[in-house]
Amino acid sequence: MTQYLDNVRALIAQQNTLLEQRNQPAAAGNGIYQRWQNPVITRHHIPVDWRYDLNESSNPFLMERQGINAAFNSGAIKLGDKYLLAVRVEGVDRKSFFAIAESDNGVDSFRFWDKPVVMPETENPDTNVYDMRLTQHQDGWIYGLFCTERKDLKQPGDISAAEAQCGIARTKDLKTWERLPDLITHSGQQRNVVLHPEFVDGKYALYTRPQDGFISVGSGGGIGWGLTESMENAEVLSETLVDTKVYHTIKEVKNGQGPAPIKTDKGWLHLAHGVRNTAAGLRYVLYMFMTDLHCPWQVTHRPAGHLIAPEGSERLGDVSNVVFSNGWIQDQGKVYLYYASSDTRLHVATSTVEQLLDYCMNTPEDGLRSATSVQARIELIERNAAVLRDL
Ligand code: M1P
Repeated sequence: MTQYLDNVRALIAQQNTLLEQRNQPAAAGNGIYQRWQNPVITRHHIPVDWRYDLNESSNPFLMERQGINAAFNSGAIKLGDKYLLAVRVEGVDRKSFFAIAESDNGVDSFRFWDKPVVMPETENPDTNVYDMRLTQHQDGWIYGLFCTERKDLKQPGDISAAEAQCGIARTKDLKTWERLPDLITHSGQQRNVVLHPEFVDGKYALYTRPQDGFISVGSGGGIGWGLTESMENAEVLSETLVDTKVYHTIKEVKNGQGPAPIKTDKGWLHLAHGVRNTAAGLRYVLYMFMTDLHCPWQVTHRPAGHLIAPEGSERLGDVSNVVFSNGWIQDQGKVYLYYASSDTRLHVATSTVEQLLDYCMNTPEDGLRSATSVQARIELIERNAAVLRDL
C-alpha cells in the first residue's frame, strides 16, 4: 500500500513539475507576433485523476485506465483576472469533450478545473463535440458555439459518413451550461460557426462555414455571414459570403473563421484558418483579415498569405501540417493568440492590437499571380534601398 501511494504521489509530482514550468518567448519574433517556447496545454496537462484509477484494489498495476490522446483547439476568454481556455480534450476513445483550464498570466501554468464540462445534450445526442468558440455577447451571456458531429443517417451503408452542425450553449461562468437547439441553416452542413459579439440591426450575427460534406466543403465553403432573431431558436435563412476560397492561395480548398473578431477603432480584426492541398495532404495555416467597423461582413483589408504556419515540432501530430485557432484574448491592447498544432497540443503567440492592425492594413494583398508578387517585392526592395545606403 505504501509503495502504491508513493507511486501515486510520484505521478502527481511529475505533473506538477510540468504545470509549474515557466514559459519564455521564443528567440526570434517577426515583428508581428511572438511565439512562446512551450506548448501551453498538452495531453500531459490533463489531471492525473481524470486518467488513472488511483485505487489499489481496483487498479493494482496503476494503469492509465482512461487515457487522453490530445488536448488542442481551444476557445479563450478572460474573466476577472483569469485567462480561461475551453480546451478540446480528446480521449483515447476518440471522443472529444470540453474542459476549462485557467492561468494567471495567459502564457503558462494552465491548470484544469476539477472536472470536465458537462455539456447538456439536445434530444438528438451528439456523437462528438469540439472546437468551441467563446463569445462574450452584448446581451450579457457568454455563448459557446461548437461543432456537433453525428452519424449521417442518410448514408447508412457508409460507416464513416458523418454530419457536422453547429451546437450552441450559453453560460455566465463556464461552469453551468444551458444547451440551446442547434443552429438551423439551409446549407448541407456547418462547422466553424462563430457568434459576432454585438447585435447587428438588432439581430444576432453569425460567421458560418457552409459545406456540402463532412470534410470536403464541396461547392460550398468560404466564411459566410447570416443573421438570426434569437439564439434560443437560432436560424439563419440566408448566408452571404464574407471571405471566399480562392484559387492558388492559402485558402484554396477551404477556410473558416477562428475566434470571434476583435473590435478596434479601425475595424474588426479577424483570425481564420486557410487550407490548401499538397502531395503530402492538406496544409492548414492561420491568416488574418479586417472588416468594416459598422459592416462586419465587408472585408476592408486582406494581407497576403499566412500569419502563422506550422513550424518545427508543430508540424507533426495526429493530423500533421496543421495550425488551427479558435481562441484569442485581447487584454488592454495585448493579444494572446492560442493556436493548436497538428491536432495534438496548444501553443500561445502574443502580439498587440497595434501590431495586428499595422500588419493587416499595411501588408500588400495577394495579387494572385507570380508577376504581381514580384512587383510588390521589387517595390519593397526599392523603398529599402535608401535605408540601406544610409546604414
Ligand atoms: O484536422 C484539421 C482541422 O479539421 C477541421 O477543420 P475544417 O472544418 O476547417 O477542415 C476540424 O475538425 C478541426 O477540428 C481540425 O483541427
